[in-house]
Amino acid sequence: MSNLTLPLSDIENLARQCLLANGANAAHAEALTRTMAAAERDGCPSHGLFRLPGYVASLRSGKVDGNAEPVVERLSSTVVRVDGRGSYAPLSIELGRPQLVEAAREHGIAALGLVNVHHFAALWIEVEALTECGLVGFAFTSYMPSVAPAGAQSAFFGTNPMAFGWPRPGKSPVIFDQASAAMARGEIMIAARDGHDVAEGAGLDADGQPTTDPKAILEGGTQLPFGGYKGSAIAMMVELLAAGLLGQPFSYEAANEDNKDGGPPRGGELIIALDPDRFGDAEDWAAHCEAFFDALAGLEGVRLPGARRYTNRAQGTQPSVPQSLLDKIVELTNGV
Ligand code: NDP
Ligand code: PYC
Repeated sequence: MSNLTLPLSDIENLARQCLLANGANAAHAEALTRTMAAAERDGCPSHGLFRLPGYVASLRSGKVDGNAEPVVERLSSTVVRVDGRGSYAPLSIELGRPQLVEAAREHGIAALGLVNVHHFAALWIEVEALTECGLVGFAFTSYMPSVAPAGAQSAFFGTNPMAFGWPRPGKSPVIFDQASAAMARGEIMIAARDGHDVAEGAGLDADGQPTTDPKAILEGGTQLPFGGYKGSAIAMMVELLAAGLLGQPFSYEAANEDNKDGGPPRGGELIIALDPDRFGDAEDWAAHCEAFFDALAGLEGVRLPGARRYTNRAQGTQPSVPQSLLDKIVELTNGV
């Protein structure tokens, strides 16, 4: 399979034109374009242009409304809610963020609950934006049944990612963003597309046997949580925070109402922000934590989470996109 390297501006134009041609208004198209371009820029292709056909499928099927105007509401001094009204999550996140940041700065802690959104992106984007405001960030969202709980052989949990970001004045934040599955589904899909095996522990085949064949996992098999029962507990927590707390569908409920068009289901996302200046150590926390990061990153073999992305970003390497995906995007833009 051949790949083409493209400047980021071309990636942005491809995404924007395709979304606009398929029913997204300018505000949604720009927010989605920023999300996919950031993923391509940082070397996270499983949540870059690779997702565009899925975004388009749900616009075309009518499952997702590309013209919806999200509604921002303050439920209390520290709780903000955005109703995406059936649209993609990135615009709702951007619209809710100012009130989340303001509330966290005023009270030390605040939360943003997104409802009626369709989330198909990486979560580091929303926590990195909070760290740029000097805040600690957490984000959680659920998906559709893809992962067998510890002890089970069939999917029940979504791939349910959680992300955490820690601000470092004058430096790139420390951010981890991980599925509670051993691998994100997007990574397994890319392995299947490119004909690579996946690591042991990623999933089971249709007979419940461990396999490294990505197609066997995706077609009738199931993904597994990372770290056995520990990842399974994190996946359960994410279901409760993103669905139970916000009155949104759990992954198994989301699948029941989903039209299976290839795009993401309707659901919720919880984002939490903490202001480290408001926890009693305003003068010292940053220097104290820098010493900790120095000690950690100074250990043989250790790197900080997020560092790979920042290196890619700094190097400015042009994203490499499969020709077959580019062809598909051109078709979708032209109404095929
Ligand atoms: P990875 O396993 O690739 O990475 C998880 C985290 O671990 C990253 O923060 C990564 O940092 C860090 N990391 C990786 N290797 C090391 C290392 N050797 N030392 C220290 N840190 C390390 O991610 P996943 O496959 O679990 O998830 C990929 C993406 O999929 C995420 O962005 C997630 O949000 C997204 N996703 C989205 C879903 C949705 O419903 N919207 C569902 C599931 C996943 P770095 O980036 O620097 O490598
Ligand atoms: O990679 O598991 C995944 C995923 C699900 C929704 C968006 N990404």
